[in-house]
This record gives sequence, structure tokens and C-alpha cells, in this order.
Amino acid sequence: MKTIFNANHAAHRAEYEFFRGEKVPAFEKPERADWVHAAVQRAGLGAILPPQAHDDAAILAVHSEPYVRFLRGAHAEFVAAGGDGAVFPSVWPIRGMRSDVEPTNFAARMGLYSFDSGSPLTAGTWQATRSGADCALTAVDLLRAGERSAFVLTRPPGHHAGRDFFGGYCFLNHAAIAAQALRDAGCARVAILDVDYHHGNGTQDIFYDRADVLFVSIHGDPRSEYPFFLGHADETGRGAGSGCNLNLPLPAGTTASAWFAALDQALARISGFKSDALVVSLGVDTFEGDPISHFKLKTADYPRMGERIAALGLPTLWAMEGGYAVAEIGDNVVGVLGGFAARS
Ligand code: SP5
Ligand code: ZN
Repeated sequence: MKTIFNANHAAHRAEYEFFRGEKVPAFEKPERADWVHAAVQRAGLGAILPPQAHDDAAILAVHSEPYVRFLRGAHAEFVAAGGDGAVFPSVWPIRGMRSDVEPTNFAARMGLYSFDSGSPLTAGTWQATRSGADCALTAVDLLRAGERSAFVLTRPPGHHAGRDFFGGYCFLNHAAIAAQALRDAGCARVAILDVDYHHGNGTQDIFYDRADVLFVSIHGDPRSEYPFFLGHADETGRGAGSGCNLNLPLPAGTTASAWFAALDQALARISGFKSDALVVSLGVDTFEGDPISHFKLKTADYPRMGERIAALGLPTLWAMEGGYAVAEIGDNVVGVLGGFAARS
């Protein structure tokens, strides 16, 4: 399996994030991608390639133009107004307020286009996530050329970013960009499987009304786990997309047996959808040693995850999402990909 590596990932680098009003060291840090890169090399998974440049059209197919314009210029705007370091939102348009009028005030626009204060926007955030989109689109090109799978190794992650908002360390939704690009390349139906510990609220947001893209997510129950306000089992899609969204929330403390039972349910739904391709949002924050998550998967469980997913027999694009602070994320990611490659 080929890996498309975002060598610009470290342009996004924040010292701190806010957690319950406290400044804490950032969990989503550059070492994460370096650990995974080293593990890919160590395991001999396959060639590691740079991305090819792609224009903005594929990004604008899933994100709104005002959001992309804001994101691209946000940090420079902050600096021009005298700011330095990372910028965080501080005010949001809650229920009953207007989000249809873009304010001129910078702090107000930070809030309009975000949903949490835990996602530092830094000088290099745009460059890093924009290169991540190029990696995702390069992986789509590889599948179009006949590869059975490709791995997008990038950070910051993407699955919490919606059509017009960032949050959860995510800015552009690389998995969604890839899924839409596969559709535009001629796949009639595309399935997205999100195995990150956290519900992929951004991806769900983007495809919730759509019958051509199935979204399936296994995650910590949002009653107690981030992102809290989406990811419940009764969210099944809307309008034409009714029945094309499946959430499988599991309680904190879930171990491998229950997690893999949910995976079987997820795979049965994907198999019935008869898609032409699969995009996997691959977060390994389901690991028992993850510092911010509460599932109990062990390193030995990850190859089995890849093997089960391979049984779908679909061309598969893997996009790197979460998994934090421990070097095991490299072995866990490569475990999944190696398990998949061994069975396909
Ligand atoms: C892509 C992804 O996995 N995003 C996750 C965003 C989670 N944001 C909330 C972070 C909460 C940090 N909790 C610190 C607990 C320390 N014991
Ligand atoms: Zn996560």
C-alpha cells in the first residue's frame, strides 16, 4: 500500500490548547505524524510519496466558499491586528442568534466558523491542512489508476470539520474531500467508515442529506464523549439521505469484543450499500493507552480491524485522523493497514 505523506504537516504546530478553560499542552502535535511515518518505513508497508498539487475545486465541493476564504486568511488577519501565536475563538452564535450574516469583527468570525475553543489556529494551519487535501486527492488519483488502497498520512486531522466550521483539531475534512472526489471521478456510491474514537460530526454534517454517500461511525457515546452534540444512534440521515447515516455509539470503557461486534454491524451496512469505494477515517485513539479517550483496544487488535475491513473487497482510501501522545500510534496505524494489505 502506498502512503501519501504530508511533509508540510509540522507547519501546524501549537504549544497549547484550551481544555475546560485551562491552558494544557496540545495533544495534536507534530510528533504524531512522525511516529506513524517511522512505523510505515519500519514495517515496509510500501512507497511513501509526496502529494501532487490539486486546485481548490475539490475542496469547495464539500466546504463553503466563505469558510475556505476565512480559513485561508484567518491567521494573517489575526497577526495584522497585532496578534501572535495561536488564535482561539471565544464567542459563538448559539440557538436563536444569527449565523447568516458574516460579521466584520475578527473574533466574531472565528466563532461563526468554529464549534469549540480546543482547536488552535496557527500561522501554518492553512498550509498544513491544504497540503493534507492535496494528499487526499493524490490518493484518489492512485485509486483511479487502479491501486486497491492508499494511505493519507497527514495532520491536523479532518473528520470534525464540517461544511463551514472547524473544531476538534480539524480544519479541512480530508476524508470528505476524498469521498466527494471519488464521486466526481465516476463512483456512483461511496461509503465512509469512521473508526476514530470521536464521532465524525463534520463528515456527517457534509453528507447528511445525501443518498450517494453512506456515513458509518463507531465512537464514544456523545452523551459523555466529545463532540457531545452529535453522534447519537437516532441520527439516520435526512431527506434523500434518509437511511444513509449509521451511528454506533459505545460506552466509555468498551473493550475489543464489543467494539468488533459494532464493526461487524458497520461492515454489514456498508456491504449492503453496494458502494464502488470506501474511505476510512482512521483514528487510533480507541487505543487503551490514549490520553484523551476511553476505549480499551490493544495493539494486537489493530491488524484484525484491517483484515475485517479488507473482507469488503472495496478500493479503500485511508485518511489519518486522531490518536494521541503515545508512540504506539505508529504501530497501531500500521497494524490496521498491514492487516488490510495482507488480506487484499
Ligand atoms: C480528531 C480528534 O480525535 N479530535 C479530538 C478532539 C478532542 N477535543 C477534546 C480534547 C479534550 C482533552 N481532554 C484532556 C483530558 C486530560 N485528562
Ligand atoms: Zn478522535
